[in-house]
Amino acid sequence: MGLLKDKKILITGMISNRSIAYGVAQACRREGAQLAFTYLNEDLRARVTRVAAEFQPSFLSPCDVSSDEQIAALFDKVGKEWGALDGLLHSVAFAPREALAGDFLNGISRDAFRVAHDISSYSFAAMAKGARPLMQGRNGSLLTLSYLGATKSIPNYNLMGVAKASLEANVRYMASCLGPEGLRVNAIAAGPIKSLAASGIGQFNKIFKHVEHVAPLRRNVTIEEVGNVAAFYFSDLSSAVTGEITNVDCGYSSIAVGIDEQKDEE
Ligand code: 0WE
Repeated sequence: MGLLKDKKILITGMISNRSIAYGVAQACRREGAQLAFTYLNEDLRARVTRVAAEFQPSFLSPCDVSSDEQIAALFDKVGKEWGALDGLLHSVAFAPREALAGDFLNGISRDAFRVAHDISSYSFAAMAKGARPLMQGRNGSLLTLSYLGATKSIPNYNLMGVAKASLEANVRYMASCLGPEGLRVNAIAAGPIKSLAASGIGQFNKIFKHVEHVAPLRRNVTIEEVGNVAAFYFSDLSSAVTGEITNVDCGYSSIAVGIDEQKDEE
């Protein structure tokens, strides 16, 4: 279809072929974009390089978003390699494990709060600062990933919910800030997906099954479907959309009560 023909899109957060970022890369490549990828550290370089190979990446670059120096070096490289940037996918989040389980208040601490907000929310603004000069005059699009836990309490999501609420506010303020320059900022709130980010999370499977049984579409969303909405956001089809959080969750967020008919049999 070529919705993104020759657009240059930088993708963070791709660590396996189950990552949401992988679904986004697939859709963007299919639509004709040129892609580049970041990886967290040297330990993960080979792995990300392997996963990215099928997308014929223009380049890969390290980026630990907790480091201003690494963010600066990343956009330095984007400038040298591409000279410009059309799209940025922010698909990065972290909260210390003890703050993602059980009692919300017992799990939270000043340090966990700081880390979760730094990695999961501030990093989007930090990357936007770096991307801004490279995105001038080309109707660029910045996109991040959120989750329903930002606006509704969800068992165990805990501190991440607070950090996602911050990220969603960041989307709105960044949209206001960058709109006059023609840049758009949006988020996709994806339904639960079995990626590495979900592995080992207590009761994730219960949430996953619950959504599958009660969501209007009676199933969970795929990374391909999230990727397609991302491609729309990176494309000129969404040229009037900014500051928006879009649920891509098979309708789950639109219901107040779901009766799980299979529950008694399980
Ligand atoms: O945002 C997320 C999870 C992101 C995440 C994952 C981890 C696992 C390893 C952030 N920090 C960490 N820290 C670690 O140590 N999701 C939307 C996936 C998710 O996580 C949940 C969910 C869902 C859905 C946690 C509890 C309940 C539901």
